[in-house]
Amino acid sequence: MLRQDSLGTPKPGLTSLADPALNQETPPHLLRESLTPTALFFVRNNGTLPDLPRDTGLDWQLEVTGLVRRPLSLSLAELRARFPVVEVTAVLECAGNGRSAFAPSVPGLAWGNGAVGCARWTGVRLADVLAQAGVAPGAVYVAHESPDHVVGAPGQPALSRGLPIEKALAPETLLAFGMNGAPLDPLHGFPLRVVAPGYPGSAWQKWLTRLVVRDREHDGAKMTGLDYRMPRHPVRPGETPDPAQFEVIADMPVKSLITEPAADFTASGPLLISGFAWSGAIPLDRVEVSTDGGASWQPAALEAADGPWAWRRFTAFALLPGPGEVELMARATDIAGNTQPLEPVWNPRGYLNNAVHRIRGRVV
Ligand SMILES: Nc1nc2c(c(=O)[nH]1)N[C@H]1C(S)=C(S)[C@@H](COP(=O)(O)O)O[C@H]1N2
Ligand SMILES: [Mo]
Repeated sequence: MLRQDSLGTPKPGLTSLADPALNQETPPHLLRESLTPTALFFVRNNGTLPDLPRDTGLDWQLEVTGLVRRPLSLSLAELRARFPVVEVTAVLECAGNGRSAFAPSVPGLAWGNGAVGCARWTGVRLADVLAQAGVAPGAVYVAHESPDHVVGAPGQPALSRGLPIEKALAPETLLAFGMNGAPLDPLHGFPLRVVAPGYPGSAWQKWLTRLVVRDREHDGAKMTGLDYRMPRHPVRPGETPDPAQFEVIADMPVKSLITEPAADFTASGPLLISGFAWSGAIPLDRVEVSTDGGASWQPAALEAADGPWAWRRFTAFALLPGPGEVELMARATDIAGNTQPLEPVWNPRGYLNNAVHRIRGRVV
């Protein structure tokens, strides 16, 4: 085992957040590729980086236990040999992405807009592994465990989240060992992580060592109270929230990000506005852009998706008002008619900010 102690090496070019653990986001103008290069992919660690194998990681052990007929203990080599290896291109977004825009401000990491990326993930279906273990009647949830811990508190797991059994058994949900055609990077969960397309990043457990099938929702680190939960009904700032009125975040909402031009651009003529749009379970319908503060919107062209869980590039050629300051906006809508709000919808922990992305610049 390689003693990494502990926090991991920051990636150059990303923006580091103030936190005891390593957390970095990608400036939106660097997210220009359909597959986010691993070197530019945001990092979200709730604690330390665990001790990791120095080699291929094929000896890494995964235990499958709890409400199963045949508890399993499999090495990564056995996982790869026993189950079909599949790939999925999927967006990974932190539920707290965009938190810094909430007013009044909320506790939690103050992400800008860059806690998101899209990669091609390689692994085996979690459903295939669970079928081999034989899920017993009464199973409703699968809990994830990993060896990372709270910085400075070795006995305290950093994060132990999970998935409702339906999502664990869904064909897109993987136990992944590859990212963008290479073995997982240590910062992204090498040797083994959960890939739960459409679900918040917190459900994508890294450095996975154990799955526990349960007869109730999981209660691990960051699964209880208000963690990764949204209120069923709006909660006003200052109100005392009642945790019983909150539920665990499942499918992520429709969203888009302008990657070009970059913030503080200067333009003189018609401008190409482009970026990516994505949604959780409900497919995208359209993207529009505005150059006049949302008074009028024009349709953007949407490229085909690399499967249902990938983001899609949008492009629009816009005439700019001017000269002077201008604000560009992009707004995505899914096929159920859910659309991005103009302003963030406040909630006590600052999750799921899918307000339209705005880029300011100058027309000369
Ligand atoms: N073991 C472990 N898995 C984890 C986390 C963690 O702190 N520990 N953070 C989660 C959160 S909150 C997010 S958003 C994603 C981020 O994945 P990335 O760092 O590969 O971008 O990992 C998830 N998996
Ligand atoms: Mo997250």
